[in-house]
Amino acid sequence: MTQPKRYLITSALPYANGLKHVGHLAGAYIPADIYVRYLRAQKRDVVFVCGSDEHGTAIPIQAIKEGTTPRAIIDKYHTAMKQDFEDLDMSFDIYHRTSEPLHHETAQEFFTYLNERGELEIKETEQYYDEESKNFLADRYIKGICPNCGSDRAYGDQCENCGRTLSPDELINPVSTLSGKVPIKKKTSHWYLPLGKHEQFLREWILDQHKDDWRATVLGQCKSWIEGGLQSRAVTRDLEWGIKVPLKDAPGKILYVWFDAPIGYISATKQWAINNNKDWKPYWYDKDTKLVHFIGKDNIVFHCIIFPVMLKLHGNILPANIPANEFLNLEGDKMSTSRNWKLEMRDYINDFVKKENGGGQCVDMLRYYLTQIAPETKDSEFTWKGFQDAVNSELVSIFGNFVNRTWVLMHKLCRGKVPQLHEEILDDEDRWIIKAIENVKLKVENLIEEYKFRDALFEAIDLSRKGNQYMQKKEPWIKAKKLEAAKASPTGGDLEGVQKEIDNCLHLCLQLTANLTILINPFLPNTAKKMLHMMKVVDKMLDWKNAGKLNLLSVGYSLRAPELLFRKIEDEEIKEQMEKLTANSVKQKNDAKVEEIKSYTENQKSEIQYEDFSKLDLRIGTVTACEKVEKADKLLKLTVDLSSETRTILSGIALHYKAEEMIGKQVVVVFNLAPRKMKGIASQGMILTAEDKDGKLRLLKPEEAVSPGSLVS
Ligand code: B3M
Ligand code: ZN
Repeated sequence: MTQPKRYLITSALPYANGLKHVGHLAGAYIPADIYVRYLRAQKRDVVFVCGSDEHGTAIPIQAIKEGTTPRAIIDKYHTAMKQDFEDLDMSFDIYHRTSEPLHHETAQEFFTYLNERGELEIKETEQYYDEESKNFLADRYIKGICPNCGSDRAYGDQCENCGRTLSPDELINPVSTLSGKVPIKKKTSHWYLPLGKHEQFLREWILDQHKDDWRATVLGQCKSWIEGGLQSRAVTRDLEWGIKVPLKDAPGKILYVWFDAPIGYISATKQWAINNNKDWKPYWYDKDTKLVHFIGKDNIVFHCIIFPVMLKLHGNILPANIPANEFLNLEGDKMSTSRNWKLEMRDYINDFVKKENGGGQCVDMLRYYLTQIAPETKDSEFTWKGFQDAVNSELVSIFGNFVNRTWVLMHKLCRGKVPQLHEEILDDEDRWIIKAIENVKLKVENLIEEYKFRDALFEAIDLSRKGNQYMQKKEPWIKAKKLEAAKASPTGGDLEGVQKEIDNCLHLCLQLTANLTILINPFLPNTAKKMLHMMKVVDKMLDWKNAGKLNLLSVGYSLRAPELLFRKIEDEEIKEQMEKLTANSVKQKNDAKVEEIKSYTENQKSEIQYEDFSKLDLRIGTVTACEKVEKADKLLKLTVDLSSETRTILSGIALHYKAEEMIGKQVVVVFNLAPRKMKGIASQGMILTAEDKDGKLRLLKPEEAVSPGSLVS
């Protein structure tokens, strides 16, 4: 396979509206960082870009929550996220931000290019509008019930619970998140990207050309989008916070955040080029560039369908792969910011990395565990116990132990110098470990190139496992005892032969350690650095091409004393973290309860007398016919038999009951309510329902069927 000339690697741009958790880290950042460090060790031309996504409704909403301005929010969270990434050794070549003028210009140029070539269409549609706050309700400004999973945490762009991409029109019982009011519909015009026109291209490019090299989960999502019929997507919004549409006749219009955010990869590359006196263009225009986007699964459609269409229309290269990860759960539940069930990067940094015995080893310990459980093919789970086990029984007991033993024995039995290899006495066990050292490079390499980082890490660590097995078989410490005994005995023994065996064992173990350093460097860069220091060698040894070699440490070279590579995670620390997690979420639950009680009391009406109640004439009716009311999503038109008469009653239950299932049902009717006209139809009364706290409506009915017209009291 010919190598691409250069690589451009991107990690999803996190929204600057809050701190990010370790699920994000495992999804889009650590895998990209591993890949990039590997490519750099291969001496390939690679640029790794990321930055903060500072537009979209999430930002002004956070500003309202914190009682400040959107600008203050992005400044605060951009700085905090950048720091988190630095503290966890993400090796971006640039961490940019989409609020930069360079990005605004780049995104506007992109829009203008597409618009001037007639690739966008303008459409007038009716959209939800909040009369109180005077805002069109796009994306996070509108909330309702998810048509997919029934959760009430669904927004106009996506459901928080099931992750499904939504549009405001799909929401059941939509309300404005700005005022809490039920919105009206109002006409507005927007620019759309007609995805349908590009269906053929997408089919060929994704489903044919990439059917074998993209992840099955990614292909699956793409397939269902394409087969589900590609709708035109609005690329503009009626909002204040964002990048202005670069046209004179478009006041108040901005670019949709998902139009501008991926262009952020381009503007970040431009800024990197400016900073380093390089040319950015080949990275986005030359077919010899390999572009790879690292993202979480909720961003698949934007990176696999929408952005590629934009790139194609704009004359850019297309991504070679989008190795999206599934989700990482935490202790048996979905990670969630709103429910406070999460482990923020910052928390880990404070509780481990910044602690007295923390530092680089704690960064690597987290990188190790998150790679070992990476949700590459399906959702996976972070547990504190799992973290402790991975650290204590793998990093400490296998990897750390092997390196430490090798060093201690080399100092004790070989005077702190790399001993010679005596080829003439190599046995099968020696040859076995030599083969293992020689073979692992290709395995790890192939797995990394296929974005299988979990397996690649396993293979690398497995070399230390083999090292332990080898040492266990060779038992140089027993041989050393033999040597002591022989020295003490007046008849002597084969002193030379025994020392040679010890030398061979430690020589090979040391060469193995040097190999291990190269192999784990992309995954555990701090550990690799420490090992280089112990070996007294320079960074150059980390060149990937050195892996598999058996002469990385020269004979006679004296090495430093061993350093502790990893510390143990104590039970106490795990207990503390578990307590913290549950305490936080209990607090959150309590807050939710307070909210619920508040809404209950807020809805409380003033006291009435029996006379007031007795004014109501409530009767039982039986529904004999029912149909949906045209152009009204929520209304059903019921024909209700009340014995004395039959009435037409409109009821706002269409999102909760199908017309056909209403027939035959008994309902409680407010019989003496003045008729009201809705959608041109007079409703003669009203039927009673109960509203669940998630907004679901259920009919009230007599416990057993009664004759129509029965009085309710
Ligand atoms: N900010 C969504 C997210 O953080 C979005 C990614 C943009 S990547 C161009 O999940
Ligand atoms: Zn849902």
